[in-house]
Amino acid sequence: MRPLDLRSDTVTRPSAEMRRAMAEAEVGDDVYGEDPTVQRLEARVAEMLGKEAALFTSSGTMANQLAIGLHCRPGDEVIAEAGSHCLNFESGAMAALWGVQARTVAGDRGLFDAEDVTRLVRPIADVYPRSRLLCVENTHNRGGGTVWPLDRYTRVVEAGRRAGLAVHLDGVRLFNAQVASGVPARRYAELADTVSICFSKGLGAPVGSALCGPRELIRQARVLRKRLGGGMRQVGILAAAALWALEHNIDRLVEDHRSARCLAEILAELPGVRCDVERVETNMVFAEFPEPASEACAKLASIGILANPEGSTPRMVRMVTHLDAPLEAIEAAAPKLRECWRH
Ligand code: TLP
Repeated sequence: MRPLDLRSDTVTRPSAEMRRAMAEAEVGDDVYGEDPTVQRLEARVAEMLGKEAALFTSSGTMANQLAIGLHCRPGDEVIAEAGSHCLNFESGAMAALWGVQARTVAGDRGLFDAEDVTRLVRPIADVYPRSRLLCVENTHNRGGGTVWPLDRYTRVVEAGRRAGLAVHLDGVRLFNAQVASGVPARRYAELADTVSICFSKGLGAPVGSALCGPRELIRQARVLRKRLGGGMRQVGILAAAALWALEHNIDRLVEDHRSARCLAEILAELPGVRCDVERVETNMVFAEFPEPASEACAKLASIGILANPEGSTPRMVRMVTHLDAPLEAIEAAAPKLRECWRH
């Protein structure tokens, strides 16, 4: 039997219908700007997010890093939350690729306030790096799949703007935020200069993200993408999957959120396990186990559940719900979990 794989929402496999859309996609060489399906996807994404243009990228990491490369010059400083993906899980790219350093805000579950931004912006002086970019992550992964309330997000972004910063929104799970909060993704997107979204997480496509923003900036992003070896040829096959995902898999994210809540309720009842059900806002569940996280994950694997030892403490495990981890599978796993962690 296939394990219940909750390591990430990146593990989904394309459905038969999505594969059909991929097989039938009209394609061309996208480095020549001749792939009609990619063009359709980029236009659709830009329109959905209220931006002038969009660029298809191989990953969320590439979309985020293109944004940082576009906004910053070597020696500049990025203000970002301490647990944010672009600082912690992108292989040191902002330093390695762009010569940029970070100034971190210690957030509460990934969220922070306008005053934090104002406080961290450097005065202009020869000795200081130039504060240049504010990165905000919605939903915030390490924070627990946290959704930014629109008013707090707006105040943070406005504080950045007042200080002359550009703003990038890491929105690889922005549609989870939309579905959980009822705030349209474009409301978040329109306040930022650039936005990354991802098709291969909750939306279930096999590959791909997009960077959206002003037309001229996205033209420059295309050059940077090529420089990084990210120019792709008959990539309409992948863009077709992304288009299919946008069409069919946004509203159903509510099911993933429901499954995550159900999982959290099961975990919260296990002796010695700490899981705050009220903090499960989207498709991520973080739980603290009585044993070190790697041991807890090994125990979980022994009963057919895959999870990652990830989180802010050594006993914290992350579980993520998605298309291929339906509610029934989670409910079916409950007796095994109870058996494994009984008194
Ligand atoms: N996150 C992955 C891992 O890298 C941790 C995951 O399994 O959650 N921004 C955010 C907020 C992300 O969570 C991720 C992926 C990315 C960017 C990068 O996307 P990819 O994996 O497409 O490069």
